[in-house]
Parts: sequence; structure tokens; C-alpha cells
Amino acid sequence: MYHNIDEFILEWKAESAATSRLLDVLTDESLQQSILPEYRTLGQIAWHLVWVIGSLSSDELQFKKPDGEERAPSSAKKIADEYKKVSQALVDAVETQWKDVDLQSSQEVNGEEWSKAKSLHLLVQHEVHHRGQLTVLMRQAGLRPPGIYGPTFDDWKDKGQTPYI
Ligand code: NI
Repeated sequence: MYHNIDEFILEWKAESAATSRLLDVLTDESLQQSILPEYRTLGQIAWHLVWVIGSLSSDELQFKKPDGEERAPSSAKKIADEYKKVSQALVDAVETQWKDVDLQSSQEVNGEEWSKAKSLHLLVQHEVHHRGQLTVLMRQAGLRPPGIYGPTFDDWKDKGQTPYI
């Protein structure tokens, strides 16, 4: 959990940049990929990440929500662009509107009392959770996901090394 704003900003910038690297690889066709019919598509999960960041915009943390509707757009570029915008807007809002001590104050989320620090922590975990889904769907769509915390299977092969299995 975060003790001060800087801890969150540092982690969010790194995690958000990693998500952006994934979103930058998406193509319009790939957005239709799903694990099974009727399940969320790659595009819907990617847009969900954009939307959830925007959902933190409130009276207590004011920033511009993403352009568009909750329904995922058909343009991969739009998703990647809106993600970058809303992620930066979140950073700017937290940096300028909250102080370290505010992180310990609570707010009601889904009927529970969460500190702001917990909300920010769960935002990062939520991102990581869905990024795992995105990378699998990207593979199924024939895309090559970039490494996030380390080299991918393809990165090892490119280096002439045997991928870990
Ligand atoms: Ni989610």
C-alpha cells in the first residue's frame, strides 16, 4: 500500500507504460478476438482498462473521463490514445489535488470503506490482472505481445536462446 503520492506515481507510470506498450500493438481486427463466443473480446477488455481509470474521476479527484461510450470503440488507435490520455490525466489529478495524508482517508466503494491508498493499489492490481488476459488474447489474434516484466518467448528466440518452458 502507498505511504505517499510519489510511491503511487512512480509505480503507476511504470505499470501504465507497460499497458501502453501492449495497447500500441493492437490492430483493429484483433479487437474481435475472444476466448470463447459471448466472452469479452480483446477490444472490450482493453477499453475496460481505459474506462475503469476514468471511473476514478469524482468530486474528490477531478479529471477528464475518456472520450466515447462504455462500449468499446472499433479503433485500436483510439483505445491506445484514450488510455494514454486518461492515465496522464489521473497522474496530474493525483499530483495536484491530493496530499500524502489524503491517502489514508476513506471513501465508500461498492458499499465498503476503502482508503484512497487502497483504491489506487487495487487500480494497479486490476490493470495487471487484465493485462494477463490481454496477452493471451493477443497471442490468439496472431499478435506479438511485448515483454512486460521480462523477455517473452519470442524475445528469447530472437536472441538465439532457448525459451524457458
Ligand atoms: Ni475489470
